[in-house]
This record gives sequence, structure tokens and C-alpha cells, in this order.
Amino acid sequence: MNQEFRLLSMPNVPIGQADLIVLPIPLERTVSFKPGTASAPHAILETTDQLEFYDEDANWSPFNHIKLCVLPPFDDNPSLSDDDWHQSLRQHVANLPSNNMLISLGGEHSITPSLVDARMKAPGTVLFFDAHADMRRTYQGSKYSHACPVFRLIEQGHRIITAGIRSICESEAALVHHEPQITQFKDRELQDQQTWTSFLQIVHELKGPVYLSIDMDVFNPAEVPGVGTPQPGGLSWRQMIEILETLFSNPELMLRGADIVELVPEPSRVSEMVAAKLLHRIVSLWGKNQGYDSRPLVGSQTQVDCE
Ligand SMILES: [Mn+2]
Repeated sequence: MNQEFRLLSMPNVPIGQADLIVLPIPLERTVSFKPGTASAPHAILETTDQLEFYDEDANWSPFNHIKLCVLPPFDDNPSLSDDDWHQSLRQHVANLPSNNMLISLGGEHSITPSLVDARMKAPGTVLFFDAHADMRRTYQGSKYSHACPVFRLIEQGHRIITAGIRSICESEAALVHHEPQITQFKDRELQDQQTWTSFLQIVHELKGPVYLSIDMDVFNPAEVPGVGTPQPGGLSWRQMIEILETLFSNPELMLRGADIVELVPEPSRVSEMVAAKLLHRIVSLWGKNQGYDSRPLVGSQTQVDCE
């Protein structure tokens, strides 16, 4: 059965009227440890039903002003090769209206380069949160592995800022050392107050087009156990919120898109709640950054009875 996907149970406006597009991409081809990320987009959207419309930190209800369209999932097609499937994803995303915000829900991290390629034609900056370096040229025979997206993004000519890294192989460490396009903040470095402050400074001053990619394994697994390849250590929810508040406090920010990837739904459902609230929080902070809070009350929330 192909039921319509919704966020916070809100009806979807036609795509041409949407301020915000959410695209579920349940791709799971190259998972190497814990399977299950294909069910993440549905689990995240279903969990948004348990959120309040109101952002208790930013003190507003973003969807009073923002019109939303959750698209049907862009499904895997096992008859397509990796090359052809990623090409079809790029084409699909390039055909979407580009004057609005796009947030994609993975699915494995290999989707990010195709999304970036479709949304950011000129070289820009990818802010990449991950426990792993994800910089292998190929992994287990595939350049589309979830272990390779940063390498693909470098090939596309973007500047990469990675943060939260606590698992990296020798050749990746050498690449970070030699490749001026990469700026890396390891997880332990970010625990140092001075490094944390300089990281936030860089995030605050990003110029030109920016794409935000959040692998859920960047979080401490005590807060988010449901990921494909967990690692000890990691960011807290509150650190992530501070980073996002810093990113969206830049009035010049040109965010071209965002993704939340690599969630594996789990029995406690805490992990999908974190991802759902993260999605809501990105919308809220982006919305305020774009001035939606002073726009008319015509958002998708006005179509639902909240009582
Ligand atoms: Mn990753």
C-alpha cells in the first residue's frame, strides 16, 4: 500500500507552492554492519506525530508560516546499477523546484553526493557531521558505498568541513593531511573549549552555497543507539543544537539543502525521536533565518486542528 507520507500529520501542499520539500530516500545497498536504514524515512516521519508544532527554544511554530510538501519516497530500484540509480536520483532532485528548501531523509550516506550535485552546481561548502571520515575512494568494490561520500564531494570540487570524526583509516588520515579542500574536526578535538569555539566561528562565517549533511552516528550512541555503524564518544543533542543555532544565526547563509542519514529504527524509538526533532529544529532555525516568522499565517499547520 502506498500511503502518503506526512510530517506532523499535516496535509501536503502541491510541490510548486511549497516553501519546504521533504524527500524520503530509503536506500540501503551497501550497509556493512547493522541493517535497517531503509525503514528510517518512514519511522522519522511517523515519529514527528509525537512532536509539538511549537519550538520551545525558538518560541514559535514554524509551520504556521511554512508550507510543506513531503514527496513520495524515491525508492531503490534493484534493476538499476549503482551508477544508474544515483544518476536517476540526481535527475529527480535536479527537476525539483530549486527556490525552496530541500531536506532529504536517508537511507545510507551514499545519497549525499548525488543530492549535493543536484542542488549545488557551483562549488560550495558541505558541512558534514559523521563519526566516520567517509573518505574512502571505494569500499567493498563500490565507489557509491556509504564509506565514500566525502571522496565524491571532493571530486565535485566542494570544500568539506567534517565534524565529530572518531573513526578514520590511514589513507583517509593522509587525505585530510594533504587535501586543502577538507577541514576536519575530530570528536575529541571538539571537546576542547578553544577548538569548539573556533569550529563555531567557522560555521558562523560560511560564505556562498552551503549543504548540511548529518549522519546520525555523529551523536553519542547513548543518545542515538539506532545507527548502522555506531562509535563510542560523539556529539550530544545540546552540542548539535548549539552548532545549528550558530549556523542559522548567519544572515548571509545560503543553505541549498540538508540531509539526515544512516538512522536505524530501534525498539526504544529514542533514536527516531532524535532524528524527528532534529528535522523539526532544522526547519525552525532555517525558517527564522529566512524571516518566515514575520510572514503571513498561511503555513501547513493552519490546515490542521491541533486540539
Ligand atoms: Mn556517514
